[in-house]
Amino acid sequence: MKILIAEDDPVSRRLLEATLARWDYQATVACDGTAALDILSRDDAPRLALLDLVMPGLNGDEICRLVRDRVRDSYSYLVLVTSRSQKSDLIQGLNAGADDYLIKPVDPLELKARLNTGRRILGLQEQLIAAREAMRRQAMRDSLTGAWNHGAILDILRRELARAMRDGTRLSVILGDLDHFKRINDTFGHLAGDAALCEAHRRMTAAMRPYDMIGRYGGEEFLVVLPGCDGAETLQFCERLRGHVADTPVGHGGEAIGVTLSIGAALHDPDEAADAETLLQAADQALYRAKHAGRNRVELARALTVKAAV
Ligand code: GH3
Ligand code: MG
Ligand code: MG
Ligand code: MG
Repeated sequence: MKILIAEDDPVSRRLLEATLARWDYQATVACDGTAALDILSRDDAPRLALLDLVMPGLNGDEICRLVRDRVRDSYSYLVLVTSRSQKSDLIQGLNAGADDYLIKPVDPLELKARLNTGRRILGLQEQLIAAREAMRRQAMRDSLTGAWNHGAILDILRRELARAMRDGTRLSVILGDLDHFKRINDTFGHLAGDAALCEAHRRMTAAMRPYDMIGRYGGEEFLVVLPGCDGAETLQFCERLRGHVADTPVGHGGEAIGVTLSIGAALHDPDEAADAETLLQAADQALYRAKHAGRNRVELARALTVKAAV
């Protein structure tokens, strides 16, 4: 575990360094407060620090205050080290954000125990961050397929559209709806329907580039946000999506389930201002035409058809 020793007195510093090395700490040393703050400000800073209370440059309590003032994801566990005569200053140090303190001369067993407390707290904080990340992911992902959920893919669409308008680049909005899915559920059961839905999503993802994004827009309807493609490329991409889903039946419980996908696509033209709703509406109308023209096919929004044909 990495640790910072900030101590201006060379004898105390070396003593701490030698003691911590025996316990497998990788110590970085600072001889004054400014250097200590510098080290604690790095991205890969030690998260555990022993800070002498009185040092040139910055005192230990001042370092605590400056570290706590920064908004950071990872926590630093800060232990002030002080001589007995400075004990009254400790309250100031704890108020400034120190987690703990040690009195010089430092008793090695006490040092070890207090650092163990620090490690335990840092461990708990890591678990909290991991739990928060898992919840954030859960809040944005569809639990069945793992695709972005409705809210998240709409946020992505709005963000990508803003970027496309700023950069003058293209953006395609693609709605894909599985055909006669009710029939699949009715014939093979709801679990088989779930499996077909997951497999369709997996196949669509396999047809995408790393920076294309797919979300579950509704029950058996997916929204794909495709940056940087013109009409012809969008059409080609949609045909690839359609083919990936339809070409091979989905195997489930010994059954071969034929799944097909109807697609409607709309393209944001960099010369025109458009909002997400208008694009979605255009893609939805195209999807409606794909359904009515027999399903398992791709239709482009009318404006796009003209441009794609040019
Ligand atoms: P169309 O070709 O016109 O889209 O016909 P469809 O049957 O796919 O469309 P409809 O809107 O009539 O029915 C959609 C079906 O999708 C009904 C619904 O039960 C099913 N569905 C939606 N979400 C899920 C899901 O998470 N799992 C399963 N198994 N089925 C789902
Ligand atoms: Mg000192
Ligand atoms: Mg459907
Ligand atoms: Mg539908």
